[in-house]
Amino acid sequence: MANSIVVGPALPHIPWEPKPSGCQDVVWRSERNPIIPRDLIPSSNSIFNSAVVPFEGAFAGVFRCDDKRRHMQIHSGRSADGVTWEIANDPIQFVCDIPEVAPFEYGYDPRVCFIEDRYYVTWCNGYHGPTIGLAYTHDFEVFQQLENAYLPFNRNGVLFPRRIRGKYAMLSRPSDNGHTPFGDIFYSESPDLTHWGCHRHVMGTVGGWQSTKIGAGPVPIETTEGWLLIYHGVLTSCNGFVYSAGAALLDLDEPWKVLHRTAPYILSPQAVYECVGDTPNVAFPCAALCDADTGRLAIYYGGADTVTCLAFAYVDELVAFTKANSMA
Ligand code: BMA
Repeated sequence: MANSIVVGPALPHIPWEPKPSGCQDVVWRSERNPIIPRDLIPSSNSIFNSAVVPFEGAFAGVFRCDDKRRHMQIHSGRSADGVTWEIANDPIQFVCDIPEVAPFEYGYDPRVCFIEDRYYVTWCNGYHGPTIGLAYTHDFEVFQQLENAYLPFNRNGVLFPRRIRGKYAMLSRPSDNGHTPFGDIFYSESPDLTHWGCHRHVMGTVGGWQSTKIGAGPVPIETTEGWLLIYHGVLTSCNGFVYSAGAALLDLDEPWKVLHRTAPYILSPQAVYECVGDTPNVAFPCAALCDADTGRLAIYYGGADTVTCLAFAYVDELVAFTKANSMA
């Protein structure tokens, strides 16, 4: 697919597998799934809900590795091809000049976003309950931790890859201290990545697969049709939560305005590695690599809170699908 609607750099070397013939879906799974097994490193119980970015002609990432004590940690990793990863056996030791923020309680569900000249990491950070931790790195070796973005309780903090209206911008999901049975996506902006305000409601729960709570997934992708947001939605079944993914298009200048939003899911836990694991029935996207020249998209998601998986789509097809199947 040439002349894609994506605004961004060409990334011809992202992982890619063509759509299987006969596939009716807008998103399809990698035949190599799960690409990261739960025990890739000796310390890990599970490696999932992780974020990757292009880095120095290859790829780097920040990975959720719950250890064998079942403590939630985040680790850095590198890959030549985006599929086979080397992950540090030890968690990231953040450099932090703020004594109140520095003690590490727990960290999970990282996102990584390149803005201007560095890679920012956001994650769910334990500080008297979950909130959004923030750090930056230039090299995936030294990570400088900044102030937490919000008061507890909050999860799924996802930065936009450029300033909007002159400000840094973030989506997040205010929540509670437990396995939150509610949750809408909000937008906030900041002049300096420390002070966050001008909070706006973006979207809430609606029936079916997104009826209990929703949360932003990968860093939004800029297109000529709006910001393409892949997000997770949760249904409460008689066997517990079911985590699926959908897509939305947000206004480029005022991203709290939802232009379109999929009524059907685009990915739901159906493969065995999504249905069976430490938490069954979870497909949880946290990152996407996009080649602007072709619109090819590689989506990284956690399977069953246990392994890391890859799925593929064409942005142009996904945007057309979002419009054609929109509830907004
Ligand atoms: C959420 C987060 C995710 C996890 C999901 C399903 O609240 O903790 O990390 O994938 O639950 O257990």
